Amino acid sequence: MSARENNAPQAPGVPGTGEPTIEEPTAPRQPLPPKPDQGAPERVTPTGAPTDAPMSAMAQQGEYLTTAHGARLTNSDQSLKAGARGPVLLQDHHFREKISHFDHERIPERVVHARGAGAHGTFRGYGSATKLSRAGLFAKDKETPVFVRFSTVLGSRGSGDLARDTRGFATKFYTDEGTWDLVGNNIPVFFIQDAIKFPDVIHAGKPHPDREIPQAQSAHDTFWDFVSLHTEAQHHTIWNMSDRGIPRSFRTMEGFGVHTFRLVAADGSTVLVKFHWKPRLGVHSVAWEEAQLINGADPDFHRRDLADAIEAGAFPQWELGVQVFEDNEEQSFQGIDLLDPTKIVPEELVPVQPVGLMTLDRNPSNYFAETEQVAFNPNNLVPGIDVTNDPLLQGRLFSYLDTQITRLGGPNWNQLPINRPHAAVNDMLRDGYHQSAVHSGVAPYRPNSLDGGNPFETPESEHAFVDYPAPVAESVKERARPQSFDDHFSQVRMFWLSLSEVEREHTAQAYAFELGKCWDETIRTRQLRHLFAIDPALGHAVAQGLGLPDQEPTVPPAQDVQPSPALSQVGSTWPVDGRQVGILVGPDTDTEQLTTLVSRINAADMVPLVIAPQGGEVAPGVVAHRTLLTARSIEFDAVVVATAGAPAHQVAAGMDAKAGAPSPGDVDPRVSLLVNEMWRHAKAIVAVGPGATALQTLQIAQTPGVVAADSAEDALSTVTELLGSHRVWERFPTTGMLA
Ligand code: HDD
Repeated sequence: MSARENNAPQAPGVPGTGEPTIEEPTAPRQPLPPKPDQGAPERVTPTGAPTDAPMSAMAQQGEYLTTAHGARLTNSDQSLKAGARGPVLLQDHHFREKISHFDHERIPERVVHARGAGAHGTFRGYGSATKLSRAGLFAKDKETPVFVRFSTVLGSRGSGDLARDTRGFATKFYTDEGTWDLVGNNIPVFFIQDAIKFPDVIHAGKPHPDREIPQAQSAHDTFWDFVSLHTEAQHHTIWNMSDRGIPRSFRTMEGFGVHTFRLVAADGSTVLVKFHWKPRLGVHSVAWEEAQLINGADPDFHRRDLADAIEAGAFPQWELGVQVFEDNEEQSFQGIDLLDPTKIVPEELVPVQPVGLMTLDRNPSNYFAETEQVAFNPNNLVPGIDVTNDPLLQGRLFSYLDTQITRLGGPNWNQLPINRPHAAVNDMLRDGYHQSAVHSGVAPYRPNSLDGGNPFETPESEHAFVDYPAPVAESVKERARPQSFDDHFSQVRMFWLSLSEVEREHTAQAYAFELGKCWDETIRTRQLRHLFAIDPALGHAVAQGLGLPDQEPTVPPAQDVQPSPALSQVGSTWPVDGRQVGILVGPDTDTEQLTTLVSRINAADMVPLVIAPQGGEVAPGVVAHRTLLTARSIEFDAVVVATAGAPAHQVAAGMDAKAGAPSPGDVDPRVSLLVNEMWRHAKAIVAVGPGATALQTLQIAQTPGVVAADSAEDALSTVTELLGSHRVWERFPTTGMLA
């Protein structure tokens, strides 16, 4: 299916078959074929063996409705009553089964990362990491199935996608040697250094306990109370306040393993690594006003974007890369403690080396069975990948296993289809709620002499996981933080100094917005002191925004901090695949030009979306994808204006143009809203034909990133060029105060 077809309004009919819908089907017919972009989890038995047996989850595929135990039913619409108007009988087994099952359809949402979207795909190793790790998935051209779930952290399952928040980026690799879960985020550092503080930071970030307000936001007192009382949280927080907190798409996010992990090679040698996911489309964000509009106009913006891209064949891709460090006793690099999850190592000092490519090419068939029931667990390690003593990671090794017991209702959640390993499972874990394996054998203990001694322990040479015998320093038990975790400001300043001027302005505005919704002045002032410690210009800008006086910094701003240019999103150009280009049309649009434009945009792997005053065909073979009623600027990365956009009454009166100087009132208010929003959000605006008049009338024609093109071809090349660098920030001269 082409990108354009994907966005075309759905013709009535049986999805995916081209058959017309039978108004009220009365007899069984052939089951629907699965949609081409979807697929159920790989078929493996609860013990991990491949199987061709149909999944019982093939619902709505059989001909006749049955009960849960398979008896066919004649009537599922009326309950069994004593006479048509009589009371319902307790005997109604079908009623009780149907209602009781429904009553228990919901499971607890995740305590964090409740809202998410997932996709299936494949990871292909480049072979470049085989010297570092004996994990089979890194072998050259080895393909490993994966399932990825992206998420926000704080909001509940039904919250909006564009909250200013961290995004989860969790990947399950179904390797031949067991499942490996890389449970990361789109931000490379974390709020706290020790997992024992996790309930504290989450209690502070979640809505206030009295009124459960605000939902999915960090702009409130408890969040800033925690953050301002924990200087270690300043680094993660500045990433959230930067544009990284409001991504354009899951497809345009980096991912990070955050912690330092250990790779173990076949010869037993080890290195320490930090994992990075690099998106092929580059890192992009939306503007803050746009984020707020999206949460109202299309709260499913990110999950829709992911599913649509996959359905249209624009498969998202990320390269997995590692920064490699010597595994020495210090476990530090140039004074950066590698066990401190609030620190990064700049890529300019230790480059990210690519080790494989992940492509997401299949949408889930069922949200609940796959995206909701998937359970990630940093304990899921494979031979060749091991953990370090990072105290945040060590705590996570307990928490994820534990949480699933409540969330998924018992200890057998690994047997759910989406969680089943693709490697054969031969454990001695038995029974428990929801046990779906039928274990044979009488001796689930070892050693035994009754089941032939099976199962035996595996020699290391046969792909066994061996805990790396890392030396443990002779020490005393203590609840203490290492001194090497003490510097909480230098890297925050490094991040700040690495941003371009426009990114700094966005970050300062985000602090001013968030602290503007924090009502306790002690908390605001405390946080302001930290901002002065990061950079006096930042502190001053935010203080001004809040109407508060400048503050003494918590600590003097760090000296000799070198910026890391890799941390800025601005300044590079990127592929434009999958970008959505709106085309505004009206009765004055040149239909030939429109047809050419649509086909050229499609051919350039972007998505043309025609926006017309009303639905239906607007040119031969071109239908309106959106109307002025259903379109909102947030959907489009760029817009081509192919109409003067005269208001309906002028068009109806056959007026060519109003006498006198054009005024904004000469453009339909819906067109002007759309174009003005695109302009405010620094998006590319290109006019063809009569579109130039609209831009003149709206008085934006002479501004950067607003171009009148001569032809459809010219329009396409201008859009492509402008979209390559994502946004036209030059449109807004910066004040210079944050430079
Ligand atoms: Fe966590 C879920 C990422 C620290 C405890 N976490 C969860 C998910 C992601 C992360 C992406 C969602 C997985 C999914 O889609 O199902 N968490 C991180 C990162 C961290 C981190 C990158 C720090 C580097 N987490 C962290 C700590 C703890 C937890 C320190 C507890 C001590 N996280 C959980 C959890 C969740 C979870 C409560 C909720 C649902 C789940 O695990 O399966 O156990």
